[in-house]
Amino acid sequence: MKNHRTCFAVACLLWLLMGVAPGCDAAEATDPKNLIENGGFENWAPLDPNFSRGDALQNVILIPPNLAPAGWSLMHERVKHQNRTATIAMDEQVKHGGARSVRIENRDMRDITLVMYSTERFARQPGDPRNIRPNRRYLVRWWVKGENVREDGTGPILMMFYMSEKDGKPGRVNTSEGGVELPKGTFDWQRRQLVFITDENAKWATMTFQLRWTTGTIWYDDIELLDRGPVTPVKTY
Ligand SMILES: [Ca+2]
Repeated sequence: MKNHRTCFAVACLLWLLMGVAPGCDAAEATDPKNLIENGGFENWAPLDPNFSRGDALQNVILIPPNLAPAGWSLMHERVKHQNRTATIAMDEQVKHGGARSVRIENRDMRDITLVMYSTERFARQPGDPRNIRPNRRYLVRWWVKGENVREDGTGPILMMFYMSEKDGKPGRVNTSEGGVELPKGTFDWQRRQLVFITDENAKWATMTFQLRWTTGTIWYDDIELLDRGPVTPVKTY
């Protein structure tokens, strides 16, 4: 009993000193409030043409062919005269959680290859819990692993925006994993995160997990969008 008490006291002390609850990762990994469906890339389905615009995939090799993670769009920003230089794959060998991850491989420094998640399709039903809502703080977090990611490229990056609508006019608010050092080279799974705050007219959000202007290989897994509660708008005069 005494040992248990000592352990508990030490754990509490660690928690106070570090601001981190021991074992919190395990609990957070299964946070039921994740607004993203299939953020772990466990479910793959035949490619939905409505999810990938125009020639977005014309020069991407998909593995397995014509399969995509359910609920996600796949894209490659095409450069003129470019051949098939990028691959988006379901990986059952290298994954952070569950049985699968998504793998992106770029072979040309001009490659911008990405997987995209959007809540736009839920915005027509404002009561749908998968929507983002106005005046709230959101946390996006994800796991990424890399191999031979060139130092002189942009690297694996989250780029996102949310759309607002005021008096019938849409407005776009961009945000991204800017101002921080992006991982390069070869690195093991690491968790990264981004916080954004929605304005009073926010409607829907889109986020893209990219390998951008870089050669190399990356994996993404266990992507979460978490509602961290309301914020109070402050008016300035
Ligand atoms: Ca997974």
